[in-house]
Amino acid sequence: QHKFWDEQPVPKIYEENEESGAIEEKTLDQVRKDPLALPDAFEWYDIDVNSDEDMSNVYTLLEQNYVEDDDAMFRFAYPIPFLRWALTPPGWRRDWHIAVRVKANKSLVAFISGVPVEVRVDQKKIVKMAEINFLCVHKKLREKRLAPKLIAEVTRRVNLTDVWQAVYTAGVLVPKPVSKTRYWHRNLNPPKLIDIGFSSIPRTYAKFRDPLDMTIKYYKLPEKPLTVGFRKMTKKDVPAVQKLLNDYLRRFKVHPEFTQDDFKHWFLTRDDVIHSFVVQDPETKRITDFVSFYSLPSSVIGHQKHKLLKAAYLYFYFANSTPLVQLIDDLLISAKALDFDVLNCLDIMDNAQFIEKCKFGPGDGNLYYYLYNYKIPDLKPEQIGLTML
Ligand code: YNC
Ligand code: MG
Repeated sequence: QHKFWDEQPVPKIYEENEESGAIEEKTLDQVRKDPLALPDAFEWYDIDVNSDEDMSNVYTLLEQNYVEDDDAMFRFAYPIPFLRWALTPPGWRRDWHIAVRVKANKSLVAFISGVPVEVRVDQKKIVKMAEINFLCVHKKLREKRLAPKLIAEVTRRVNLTDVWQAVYTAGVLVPKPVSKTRYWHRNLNPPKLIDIGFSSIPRTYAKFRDPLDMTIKYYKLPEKPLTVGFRKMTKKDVPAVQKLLNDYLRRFKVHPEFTQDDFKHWFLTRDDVIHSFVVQDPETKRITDFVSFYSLPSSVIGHQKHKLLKAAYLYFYFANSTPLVQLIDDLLISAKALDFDVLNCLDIMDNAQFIEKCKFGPGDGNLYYYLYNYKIPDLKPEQIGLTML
């Protein structure tokens, strides 16, 4: 009952794999040279990330039509600087930033993007992949089979560069996830989160005289990070941290490998986009720990007072010396100081070690991890060493 996915090189939903590896092998001469046909009123258009007008059109399409929670209270609102960052890692290509426009007035009605990433799966050799993200069809054009067109067209363009695998995440279940993960949320601003309906007062507090005050006290954090040597990461830290991060990630069954240029792109602090911190031992001067988050606000749909939920998302980290709970507490303190309302994470990597202790609560909704044209035995969330945007 998956008209599109049943024809793709992905495992069937019931399929159990014992071995990992490519599902099909193709060569360049088997790839179509011309774009897929679109319904007559539409045309393909490659977004120019250097054009403010193009980026503003992508921003608006996503802000009004991209991912919402199940109750349609919040919708991701990726800011333009974030989108530029997400779309331009080393090796990025304009022809992987694919939009569909209405021919008549050039308005943007759909989008999908790919960026290059090197991924190691199941401890085997590194595979060049496309990381696929921002698949979006305007609300007025839903359920007309435009999504399969976008996916097939990005696949064609990726294949033309001799890349045959992809990695992506989605809230929906299609054939066939590598893993099913769950969101967790750490409240940093109880009055606002309760006001907008993102969270509620814990039931155990209802019997007290001032339940909101109790909630605020429960989530209260120290003013400043506690770990000696915890500070913002700088350019000088890059070679050491890049190497230590790759070393740490090798323990997982799906993880990216970052070149030094990749690492600089993805982790050097950009205000309102990505924030990275390290712990430097005051005596040896060595970097012992690293932690980062990205900033992704959501629109609060139809609220009188609050328009934006300021959310931070845990990104990559390693803890070689500082206890992970303490490192995450310092990240929470830093995010709070930067005025974020909540810090979110998944139950991947070593996150189970700190989720409860750092007062994260479970979200509703899952995030599924997928590989295209690569089979692998099912993974537990804690075997995943990859966070996507
Ligand atoms: C989805 N999210 O099952 P079947 S995540 C994959 N991921 O096909 P139509 C999806 N497939 O089941 P609509 C999907 N959503 O019949 C739907 N599908 O085989 C499949 N939402 O197409 C679905 N963004 O055009 C079905 O559906 C077929 O108009 C139906 O469009 C879907 O970015 C969508 O959640 C999601 O904008 C565009 O609902 C629309 O509903 C929408 O009739 C809100 O499509 C935003 C939203 C998705 C966020 C993401 C990752 C996407 C990965 C796509 C797969 C990439 C494969 C690898 C390609 C490169 C390969 C190489 C090498
Ligand atoms: Mg459609």
